[in-house]
Amino acid sequence: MKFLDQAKVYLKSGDGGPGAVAFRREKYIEFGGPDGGDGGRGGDIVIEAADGLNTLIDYRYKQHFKAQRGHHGMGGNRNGARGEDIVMRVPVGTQILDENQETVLCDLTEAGQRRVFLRGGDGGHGNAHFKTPTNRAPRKFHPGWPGQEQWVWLRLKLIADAGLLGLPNAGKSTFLAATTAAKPKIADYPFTTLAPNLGVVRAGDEEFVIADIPGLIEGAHEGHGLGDRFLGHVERSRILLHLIDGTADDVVASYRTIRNELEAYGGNLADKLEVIGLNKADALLDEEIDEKKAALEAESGAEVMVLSGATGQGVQQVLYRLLTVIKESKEDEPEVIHAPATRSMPRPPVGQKLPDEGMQWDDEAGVWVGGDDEEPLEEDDLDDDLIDDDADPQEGDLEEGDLDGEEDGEDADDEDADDEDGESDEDSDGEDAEDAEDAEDEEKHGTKPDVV
Ligand SMILES: Nc1nc2c(ncn2[C@@H]2O[C@H](COP(=O)(O)OP(=O)(O)OP(=O)(O)O)[C@@H](O)[C@H]2O)c(=O)[nH]1
Ligand SMILES: [Mg+2]
Repeated sequence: MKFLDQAKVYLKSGDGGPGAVAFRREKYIEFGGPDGGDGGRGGDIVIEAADGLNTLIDYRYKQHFKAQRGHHGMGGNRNGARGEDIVMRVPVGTQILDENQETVLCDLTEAGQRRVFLRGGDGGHGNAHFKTPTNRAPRKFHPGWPGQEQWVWLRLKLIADAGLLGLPNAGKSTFLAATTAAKPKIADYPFTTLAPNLGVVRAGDEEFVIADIPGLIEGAHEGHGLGDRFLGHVERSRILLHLIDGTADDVVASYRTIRNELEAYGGNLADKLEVIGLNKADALLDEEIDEKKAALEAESGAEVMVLSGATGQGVQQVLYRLLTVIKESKEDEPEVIHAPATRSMPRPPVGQKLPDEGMQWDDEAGVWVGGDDEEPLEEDDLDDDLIDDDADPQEGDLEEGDLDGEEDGEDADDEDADDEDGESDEDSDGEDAEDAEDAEDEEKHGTKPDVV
């Protein structure tokens, strides 16, 4: 199946159905009165993260999604039925962005997560609702409230525990094929891989997901090669495996090229933990390996692992290293994938994991500070960071609370408005009450459709 990681779609929730105008007329029954029912609510647009989907390709072929409108009310006080919802199934890791691709409106990171993205419009009242002591036979009804509509971008950011990075031909796909059941295309020309591949590594009882993305070249952040378009797919991984082709003349330059692109990409990528692998060791002499390993270690300041994806040499050690870090990171921070992409972490030296909780890497001094006997200030700093990171769901809650607050506020306003009416217009009758009601509706729903 073709891989597609972004798509622009038009979403519209259903309009509310109109209320009915009807009167009860029955032989031998006098005073029938109005009995037009209310219209039904329009269908919602619901977004659901589905397991087993890896691409947004479905949204290339169908781009407009309109939920059903609510059914109209009927005589005999029958209310209209609700419009049917549209449930959009997207892969886990999909974000919904506004039309300008700037604001993330919704982020689905767990399988089964559901969000009502656009709520259907409420149905309008039928004439039974407008019956007042002074108007016993109203012919008034409400046409229903419109649904919401919006163009949005769907963007998939795969959720993998480890991300594979490197220049083209570094042997990333070979490594993925050797360690997982994935069958990526492998060839000795650059840009064999054109879209990300995922694979599951099974190590004993444990397993983790690894992502292979297309190779990066110098200037990728300016669009060279395939650009840095696919880097987003490793944004949420816990660790990066940076593979360097050992047969290249200048391995240090290869290393630096990728690091520069990570810095240029921004976000938290350059700060991520990184395991450096000197690949294709089978094609190298022992002296070459020693020399290149030493050069890379001097450049990066971290241990460099030697491996060969083709023969399997050193691969187990690399997997073990990745697994240890991923497990520790999951214990420390189970929610890492919920963090916003721009979250900044204290930067440890590449290839090393964070020591005890509460410790921070001091870039200038080049040491870990804090820990058990740290000064309180630093611990506070770190706590703040953590609180910020976790704040997302809480913010959501807050918003809901805010909304309630607003509604309360509106109610209070409405009462005021009623009072004013009473003072200014002494012989206020049912009409005024109706108007006040309309005003209330209008405030709740925002816009006011024409009432017939
Ligand atoms: N000798 C040797 N060759 C390798 C090894 N790993 C990969 N290769 C070869 O290197 C070439 C590129 O390998 P790929 O796995 O396609 O490299 P890639 O990093 O996925 O490349 P792109 O997808 O183009 O970015 C192929 O011809 C592989 O056979 C290795 O460990 N040893
Ligand atoms: Mg490849």
